[in-house]
Amino acid sequence: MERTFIMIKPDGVQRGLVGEVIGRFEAKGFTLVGLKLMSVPQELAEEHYDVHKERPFFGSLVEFICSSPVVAMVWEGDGVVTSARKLIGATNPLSAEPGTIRGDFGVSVGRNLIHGSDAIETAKREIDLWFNEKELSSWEPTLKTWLYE
Ligand code: D4T
Repeated sequence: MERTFIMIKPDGVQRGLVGEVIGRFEAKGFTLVGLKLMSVPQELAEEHYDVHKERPFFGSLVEFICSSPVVAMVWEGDGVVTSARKLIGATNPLSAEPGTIRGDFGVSVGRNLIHGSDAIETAKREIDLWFNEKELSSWEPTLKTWLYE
C-alpha cells in the first residue's frame, strides 16, 4: 500500500491545528502508520530540504522548521501521495483553494502549515529520513471493507 510523509510545521503546531489536520486525513479514509512530535535537528531540516539548498529562502526555511516542534507522520492508502497534496493545497496559501488545509488556514508561503511528499519516490526518501522501521506500525483498519471495493 502506498505511503506518504506529512509534517505539520511549527506554525501548525503553535496554532493548535494538529487535531484538525489529523482529522482531515482520517476523515478522508487514510491510515495513520507513524506519528511523533519532535524538535527538528538542523541537519535533518537541511537534509529534508536539500533540493532547495541554493534557493534564497533556504536559510530562513531551515531556521523556521527548527524553531519549534513539528508533528511528523506517515499516512497510508491508495493514491495517498497525490491525494494528500490535494488535501494540503497550493504552496502559497493565498492561492490555495478553500477546502484545502492551506486554503482554509494560511496566508503566507513561509508559514504554510504543512508539508507533504510530492511524489512516491520522494515519499520513500522522506519516510526513511524521518522514521526508523520500528516507529511505523502496519495495521489493517476494520473500516477497510467500507473504504475499498
Ligand atoms: P513543502 O515542501 O513544504 O511541502 O512545500 P511545497 O512542496 O508545497 O513547496 P516547495 O517545495 O516549493 O517549497 C518548500 C517550502 O519552502 C517554503 N517556501 C517556498 C518559502 O519559504 N518561500 C518561497 O518563496 C517558497 C517557494 C514553503 C515551502
